[in-house]
Amino acid sequence: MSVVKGKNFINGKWIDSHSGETFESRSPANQDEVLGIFPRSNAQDVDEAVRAARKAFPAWRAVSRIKRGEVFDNFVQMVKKDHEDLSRLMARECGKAINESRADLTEGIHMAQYVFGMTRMPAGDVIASEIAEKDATMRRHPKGVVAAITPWNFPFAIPLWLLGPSLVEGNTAVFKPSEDTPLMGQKIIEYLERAGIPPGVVNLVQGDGEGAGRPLVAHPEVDVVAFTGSYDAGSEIRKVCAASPHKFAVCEMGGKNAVIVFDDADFQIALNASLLSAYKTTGQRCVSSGKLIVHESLYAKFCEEFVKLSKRVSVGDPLNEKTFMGPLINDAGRKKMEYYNDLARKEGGRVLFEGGPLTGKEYGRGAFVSPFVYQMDYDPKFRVLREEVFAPNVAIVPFCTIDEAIQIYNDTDYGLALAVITEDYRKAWRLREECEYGLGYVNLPSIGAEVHLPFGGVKKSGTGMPSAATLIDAVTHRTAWTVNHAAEIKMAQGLKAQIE
Ligand code: UN1
Repeated sequence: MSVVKGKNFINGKWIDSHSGETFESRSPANQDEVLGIFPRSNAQDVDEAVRAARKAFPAWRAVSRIKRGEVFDNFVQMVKKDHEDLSRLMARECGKAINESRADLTEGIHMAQYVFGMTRMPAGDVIASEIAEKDATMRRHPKGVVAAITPWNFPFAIPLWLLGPSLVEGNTAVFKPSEDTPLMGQKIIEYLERAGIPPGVVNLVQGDGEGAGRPLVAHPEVDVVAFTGSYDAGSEIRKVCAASPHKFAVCEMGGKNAVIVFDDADFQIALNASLLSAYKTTGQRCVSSGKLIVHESLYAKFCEEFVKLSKRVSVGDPLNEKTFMGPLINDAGRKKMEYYNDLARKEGGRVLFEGGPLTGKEYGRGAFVSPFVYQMDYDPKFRVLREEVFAPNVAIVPFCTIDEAIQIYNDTDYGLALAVITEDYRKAWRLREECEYGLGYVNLPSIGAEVHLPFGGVKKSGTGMPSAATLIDAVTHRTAWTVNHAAEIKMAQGLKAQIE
């Protein structure tokens, strides 16, 4: 494939950055493979994009909601035709195994279908009044310009989670994809352009967080920042937005998730749920589980069988249908995993499967790793049980009582995803009520949320304003519109115009 010469997309035109500076997108599976060269945007490019979005806002807002949704119907039809090509491109650009890249595309399609369908559904409420002749409606108004800043691990689905609800509700947007997946970002915009989105309604600025993300978040004409990524970047974004009273930040940030396996669990479900939670996307989902909390009665058998499975996980070329785990995104990701593997040892972990960096011919030009699995007794001072690794570093932790299981799960600053494996609905209920999470699963892995569910977490994981379908609450104001049908003013709460 030839190297793509990428551009920014501002006010309906594909253009270079003002500085003329560029950066490359390379395949994580083969760092010698350059997929594209993209503009390294700075504050000037960002300013132009935000101003284009602001200018396009009144006319886009005036288009009927159903017509706005039709852009996404067109988008879906085109993307479906190119599903396989786009999946392969994604596997090459972010290293995700091909079957998972297909699933990411499918998830983005589902989001676009959802927002298209949503436009023919009621979008507000009719509200009764104390006065019979008066009625009120709750109507949603778009907030204005949305900055969508997205990660590399779901380079198709997450931009759709953020752009879909924003645009359909009548906002305009400036989209900054991760600098690790600029090509997938450009593809999304190419399809939206072909689907008929008017100039200025969605704008693309490529670049990194420092050069492009920071001025975008700080821009006074941005009304909402919708971000998915690390806690450090998200908390910085929230601080910047807090200084501008009109600006709203909705951030999805990290997790330290777990699968909890009870003594009555279906053993095969427990194993498969753990396998999927720990190793899909090479442990690089914010909902991946690096903590398997297993009842002591099953512990020895579970450790043995999980390690057997872990040894069979195939690591390699993301385009190979048999690959279960592609590489980590880059060398920094691999170093982070090595740091936490060492920390696990230092904190007393008993290593069961000495995985980690892979070298040799097939692995020479990417950050390939195999799983690293260890036994660890719970102690609140062990950081490796509380911090996010974003790699297949897996602790198997024993517990005796349900109170202990809850304590081990909750002992982290994050609160995103939880999987409970049990046949006993009372145990599941206790966890549902007492664990801190945004996404809870019973007899399922901690991954695999569908787009019509709220996607978000508590504590350091989120802002309490979930993404995907529920982003509608972040990108719209709920307004009240009250109409009097009587021939005189009749007030609620006993108010009168009469002057004594
Ligand atoms: C992420 O974890 O970074 O729930 C996003 C899932 C996917 C989205 C994951 N639908 O696993």
